[in-house]
Parts: sequence; structure tokens; C-alpha cells
Amino acid sequence: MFTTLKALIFDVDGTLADTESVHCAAFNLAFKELDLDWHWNEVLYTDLLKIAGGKERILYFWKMHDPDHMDNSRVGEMVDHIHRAKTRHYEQLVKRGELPLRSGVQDLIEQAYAAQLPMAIATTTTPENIEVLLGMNLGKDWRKYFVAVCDASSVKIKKPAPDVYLRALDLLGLNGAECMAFEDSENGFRAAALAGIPTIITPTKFTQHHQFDQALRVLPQLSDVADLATLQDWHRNMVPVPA
Ligand code: XBP
Ligand code: MG
Repeated sequence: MFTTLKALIFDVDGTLADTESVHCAAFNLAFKELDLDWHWNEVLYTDLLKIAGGKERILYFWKMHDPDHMDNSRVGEMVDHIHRAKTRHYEQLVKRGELPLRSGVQDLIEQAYAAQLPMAIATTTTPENIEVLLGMNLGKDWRKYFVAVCDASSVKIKKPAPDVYLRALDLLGLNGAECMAFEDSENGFRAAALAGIPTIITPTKFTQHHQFDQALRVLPQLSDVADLATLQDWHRNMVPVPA
């Protein structure tokens, strides 16, 4: 007996849009604004992406690369301050309108919406970042597409913990096997897998070296998914295709 596909759950960064270059630029603009002599180049940032969450990433980097300038009594306050500046820079960069959704994303979202197939978001990033990215790309009423939006403010423990996906399943009123997740990274894939959700991976240059064994599919872009019927067929047959 197979399980019908009852909802789609989307990661944001790297999946809906290839955002990490812009996140990296925003981190560097914040470091410059705050006179921190830190700079994250693409090679370093690709490695730092193993840490989900911008605040966690800043703290990890600080401990690893600049521990002598860390006042433990104020580190949390300082990380929050840096991250607020970074988020402001990210919003300004996205508002330039140069960060589109990835190929096939809007078409799939529109198809699912027209077919009344529920959708949700499960991301590590902040509500502000989701608002600016999807507002710019799907319009100011972007929330109409999603039954639930689960983000950094929804759960305490970030990916690869399954918490944000479990929260999305709870709000959808579904179990993992009834859904399909869309991710770009190993952290995200592990979070969805721990929540029991079959997952389609569309890696980016930042994550193409990650491990995605047992993913339902690993695709260059979502535009490689012809239509919803294809997803329903893959879900019905639920046999992972080797990456
Ligand atoms: C990817 C992340 C986020 C972004 C930066 O989130 O790990 O931390 O890199 O955004 P997703 P913040 O789960 O959508 O792939 O600085 O807001 O964390
Ligand atoms: Mg991601």
C-alpha cells in the first residue's frame, strides 16, 4: 500500500533561491561596518556552511579564528549585534531585485497551489530574510502559498536536527511519509530524513560536495521536474535513485 503525496515542504536558502553568495556578502558588509578584521571568502564560507544558522556560524568562526578577542561575558550580545547588522545588509542586497528564485521553483509552487496541494517552509534562516526574499519574488502576499512557515524563530534547535521539519508536519497535520521535502544541503537533508520525509535535493556550488545518499532524487534544478504528476509518481514509487 503506498502513501499519497499530501504536502510539499521547502527549505529556503539554496533551495528556493541560490542565496548563500548574498548571505556571505552580507556577513562581510557587517564585519566591515563593525570594524571587525574578519573576511569570509567563498572557500571559507563553503566550509562554514556546515554550521546551520548565521549566529551559530559567527560564534563558531570567532572561537576558531579569533578566540583571543572574545569576551565570554558579552559574546552572545556581540553575536546578536553582528547578526542584526548582517540581516540588515542582506535585506538591502535582496531589495536590489537581483536574487531570483531558482529555475523551476515558481512554476512548481504555482502548480501545487493551483492543485490545492498544501505547501510549507522549513528553514534555518530568519523571518526577515524569508519576507524580503519571497516578497521580492512572489509578491507581498507570498504567504498565501504556504500553510505553514517554520523558521529560526519557530524552533530552538536548528538543522540537522529535525525540529523545524517536525514543527512543519505538526502544523500540516501530516506524517513525514505523506510529504516531500526539497533541500540543497547535507544538514537540511539529514533534518528532513530524521523527520521521515522523502527528500528531493537540488545542490548549489556551496553544497554539491555534500553527501545525499538515500535522497529520493538529486537534481541540478527543480525545472528538471516536469510537473506535479512526476513528483507524485516518484513519491508513490519511493525508491531512491543513486546520486
Ligand atoms: C541556511 C542557513 C542560514 C543561512 C544564513 O538556511 O543555514 O543560516 O545560511 O541565514 P536554510 P541566517 O535552512 O534555509 O538552508 O544568517 O539568517 O541564519
Ligand atoms: Mg538550504
